[in-house]
Amino acid sequence: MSTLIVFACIALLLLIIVQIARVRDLAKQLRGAEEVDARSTKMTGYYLVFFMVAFLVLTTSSMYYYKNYMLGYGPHESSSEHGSLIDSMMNLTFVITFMVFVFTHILLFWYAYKFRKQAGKKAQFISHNNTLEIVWTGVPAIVMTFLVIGGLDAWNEIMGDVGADDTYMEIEAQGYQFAWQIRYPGDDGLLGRTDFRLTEGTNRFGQDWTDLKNADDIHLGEIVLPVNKKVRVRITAKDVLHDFYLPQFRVKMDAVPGLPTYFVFTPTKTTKEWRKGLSEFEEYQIPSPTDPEKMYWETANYELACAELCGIGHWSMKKKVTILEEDEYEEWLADQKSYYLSNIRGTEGDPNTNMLLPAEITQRRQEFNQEADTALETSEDDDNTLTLEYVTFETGSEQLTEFSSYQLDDAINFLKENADVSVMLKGHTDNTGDATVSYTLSDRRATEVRMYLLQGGIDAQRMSSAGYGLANPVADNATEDGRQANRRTELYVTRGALPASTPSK
Ligand SMILES: [Cu+2]
Repeated sequence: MSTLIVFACIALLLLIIVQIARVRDLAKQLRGAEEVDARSTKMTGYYLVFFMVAFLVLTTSSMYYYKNYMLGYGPHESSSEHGSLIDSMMNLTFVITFMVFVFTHILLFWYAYKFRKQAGKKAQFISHNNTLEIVWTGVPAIVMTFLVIGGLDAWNEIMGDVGADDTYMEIEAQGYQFAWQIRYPGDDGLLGRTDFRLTEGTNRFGQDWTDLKNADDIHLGEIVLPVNKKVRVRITAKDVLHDFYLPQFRVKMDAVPGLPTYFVFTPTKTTKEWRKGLSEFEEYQIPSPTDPEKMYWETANYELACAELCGIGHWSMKKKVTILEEDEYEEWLADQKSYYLSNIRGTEGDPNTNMLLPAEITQRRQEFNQEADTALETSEDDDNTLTLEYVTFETGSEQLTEFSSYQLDDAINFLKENADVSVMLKGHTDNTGDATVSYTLSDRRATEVRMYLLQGGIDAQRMSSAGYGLANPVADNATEDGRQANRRTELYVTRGALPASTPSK
């Protein structure tokens, strides 16, 4: 039915056109052909001017109406320092091309009106005009030169590397099919050395574990950064070409296998501030696609994407980017676990089993000091004992193992800092040997430790030692773990002089 109506309308329209043509013919016969032509040309001229005004008003107002969809406006304001530079370049180009657009359209339609066919006016034929040629070649060339120079200047500023005395943090972003892995420098603020030949299943970045800067590096599947801090992203690819793209920060750089690239930028808005900005726009005042209880702007996140069609799972390379205040970032960083310490340390692939890492030394010292302080503070005499967990001996001998010195040095420092504290060293064994032999061994071991502290400068009056053999187990001797726990040296700490009789434990 509707098709029929459409056809009927078209037929009627054609009929009207035909009728108008006939009316014109009749008018020509009545008024004379020339007069009718002149009227018609004049009307066409008016229509053209009217069209020009309507066209320019509509294009200008639609540009204004849709401005929030453009880079640099409304919700699309950039969130990085260099981003606004890109946006203002874009704006400048828009302003200039818009002026040219308006100017040429006014000329186009105005000339069509002004130089319409008129009685008594004859057209002038100009085949060539040098001045005109120079003007319309020269003016665009000058404008283009300024735009290109401005663009080059912006390019150099944006694409430059960090300066020698810049303060910045560096992260590594590795693209692979189909996700990103981000490496953070950890506490030392430095990324460790890498070598692609070391890449394997448990070592995706090819980190050289003998470089201790790697020991605290953190691996993560998304980006978290502090606000207002310059970041250098080292961009690598593991398999094919990817592209590191942070649209809201105007960051985009190819991730090329075998050729590390980089991008330096400074985020200027935290995720929170950005969301607050979005809340002012209608497009974000709709229920969130991820959490219908909330508004879209409340759950919106900065995005890391791959901007290279890299394979069938390309879409899944979209990851979250979070920008935090400096203190929130520090807090977040403190919660992150070092990849090396949680996955490599102590395994077969660990080349550092013959040494303690600085981080481990610090951690053990903190633990020791805390335990010692707790032991001192308790009122119960029985709780004044702590185990020197990392002080061990060669089998069947009182010879201290290599790493024992770290904890013994911690004990020395502790005693130097607390001059009123006295200690008693207590040796214990498991039950695998003869009771008498065990007793002698534990006594010799306790004495050995006491000698170490003595040599470290602790007054002999502040220390005593005793062996207890296998008499005081703390765990089940039936298991290896239990026996290991029973073979131990303990430190009894007390303020003031040691008790006359040695404590039983
Ligand atoms: Cu990709």
